[in-house]
Amino acid sequence: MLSPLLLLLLALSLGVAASSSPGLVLLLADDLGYGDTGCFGHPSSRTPNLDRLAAEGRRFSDFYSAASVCSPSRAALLTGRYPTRSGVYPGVFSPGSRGGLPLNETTIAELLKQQGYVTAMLGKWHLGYGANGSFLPIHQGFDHFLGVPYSHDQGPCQNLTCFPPDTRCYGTCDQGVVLLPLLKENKIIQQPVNLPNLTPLYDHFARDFILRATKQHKPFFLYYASHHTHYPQFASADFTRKSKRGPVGDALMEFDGSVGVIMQALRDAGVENNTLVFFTSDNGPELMRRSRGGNAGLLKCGKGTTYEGGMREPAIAHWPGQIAPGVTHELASTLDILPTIASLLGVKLPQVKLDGYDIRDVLFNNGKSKRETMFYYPVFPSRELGVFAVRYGQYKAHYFTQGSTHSDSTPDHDCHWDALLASHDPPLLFDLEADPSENYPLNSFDVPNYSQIIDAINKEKLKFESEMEFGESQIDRGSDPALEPCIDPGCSPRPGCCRQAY
Ligand code: CSN
Ligand code: MG
Repeated sequence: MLSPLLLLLLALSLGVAASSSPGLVLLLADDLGYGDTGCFGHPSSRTPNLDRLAAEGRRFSDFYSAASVCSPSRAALLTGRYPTRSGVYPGVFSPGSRGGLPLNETTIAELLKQQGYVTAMLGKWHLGYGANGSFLPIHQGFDHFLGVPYSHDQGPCQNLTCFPPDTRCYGTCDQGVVLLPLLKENKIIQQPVNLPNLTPLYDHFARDFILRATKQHKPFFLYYASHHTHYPQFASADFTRKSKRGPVGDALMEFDGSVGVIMQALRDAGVENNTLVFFTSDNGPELMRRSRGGNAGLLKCGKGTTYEGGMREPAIAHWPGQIAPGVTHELASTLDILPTIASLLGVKLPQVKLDGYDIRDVLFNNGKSKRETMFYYPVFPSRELGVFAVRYGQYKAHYFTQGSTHSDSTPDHDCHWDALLASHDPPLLFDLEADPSENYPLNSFDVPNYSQIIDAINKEKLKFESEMEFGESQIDRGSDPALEPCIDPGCSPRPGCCRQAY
């Protein structure tokens, strides 16, 4: 017979054992460019909390998203697989999309839930809504969800198209679809969502989630996918007109404020030294919004393209006592996060083809990355054309180039929508270490081993493509207005009646 005291001790030790699994916080900005944060060199952004994470943690100079727009990028982040495999292509999900991230894909949240983690997601999902919300985060391993199902310009945008109202925003929002809803788990709690109040709501949820989990001695995973700095920018009263960079600067400052709130919550809960915090962005900046878009820094072009500005992202890993401060120039990707977390916890990997590597050596030993390549698919990937570009070590070869509306309006014409698809044989070759801006294509006069480099990259491309199986496209399943989220499902006429006064 165990005495009550022994039972108590046993329970306590189990609790301690469980809570010694590290906390995990994944911070994802939306359309934030390589050059947008202070710690990545922006001269007028105010990002003191991200800058502190960078100073105390490891900043990545060569970190990649697996797509240049949102939905496929997020699919890759959560599954460790190129989105061509999971079917999250072409483009992004819309409010009435029939498809979503297939439920049989294993997400980071599902992996962690199996390990006893409590899991929560805040912010923008954009991996499908589906009939009765069947594709929402709570069906992909998240115990809790507070957020919106897709981008906040994929609806009539209320009066926020130009917020503050006397500033230009360089664009419009989608009309003819429902107002953007706010969801709690799978219930619509506001329609339209009150955007200026949203970040304070998230901050409150995040703090509460971290404090509650630690009090219950449960390891936690928080995925905070901020709406900032996606167009059209907004901010709460505390941040409006507070930055030196106008509305996009205010939005970024509000996101940075959330980072501060979350870090303070970790300290208050006493778990900062037992928590891995990882920050990155889903894709490059939307340069078509001119000064209201983000900034790719010294990288070429932005969102929607396979140039560096489209897919190379700011990234920081923070874990006091485990990750030594510094900068790494090793190659890494959002694809690597799932395998790295799995190996950190000693969890078996999902039994599917993964595209990520365990980068613990880069994080904890300032070591080498197992990743030698990065493959760049366009927004409309096809088996016929295959990957548009390949990074191999310091070199990058472009087999195809194409501009994008998302990157319109910069002085560089290569970025624009009317820079039509062009094929390159031999591929355009750049040395990203000598020329990170992809300004000067190399030839055999520039590099003596030019043809060996091209051969080696061709070989990597062939091998990769021979192992790439395209999943059935989830986005080509199209959309049905009846599937758009509606707070009053039986109402008419839609979409206008899907609205609740508050
Ligand atoms: S994204 O931005 O969702 O952050 O990639 O809000 O590609 O057609 C992209 N698109 C609306 C968007 C449409 C977005 C598209
Ligand atoms: Mg985005």
